[in-house]
Amino acid sequence: MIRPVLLALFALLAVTPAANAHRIKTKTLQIDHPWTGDMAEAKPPFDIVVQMVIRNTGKAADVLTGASSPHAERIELVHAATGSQKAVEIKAGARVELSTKSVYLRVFGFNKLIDTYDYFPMTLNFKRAGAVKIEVMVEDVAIDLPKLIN
Ligand SMILES: [Cu+2]
Repeated sequence: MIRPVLLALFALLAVTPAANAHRIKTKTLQIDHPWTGDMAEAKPPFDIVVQMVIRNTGKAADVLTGASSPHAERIELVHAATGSQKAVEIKAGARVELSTKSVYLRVFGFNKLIDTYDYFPMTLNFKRAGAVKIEVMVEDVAIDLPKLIN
């Protein structure tokens, strides 16, 4: 009886997006599944958006002040409604979703085609936690690049 149940469980895990999820942990931060869309049609250099969930597991608020990547000309925090912004605060115990529906990372001048399901390096800069190295996954979904508000 046990075996069919286990097989069914594994089959379920295989199709769950969470199977792709990766997590980066520091003493005070937990960063879940930083990802970007498929690059198949792009010709470098191009712009991409990066989305993720950041949890502050520490006892003090922290602030994401920016990011960089060896493959990017520059990276900005952009709010879908108000445009470029300097920082994102993550209160102690809070969970902030960086997404194209609110604030996300806009990567300008990305200079390398990364295969779907592969990763590329990025560094997030926090006021308290400092520089945090992450790997951004390229998902097999297309993201429409949000229009920039200036
Ligand atoms: Cu992931």
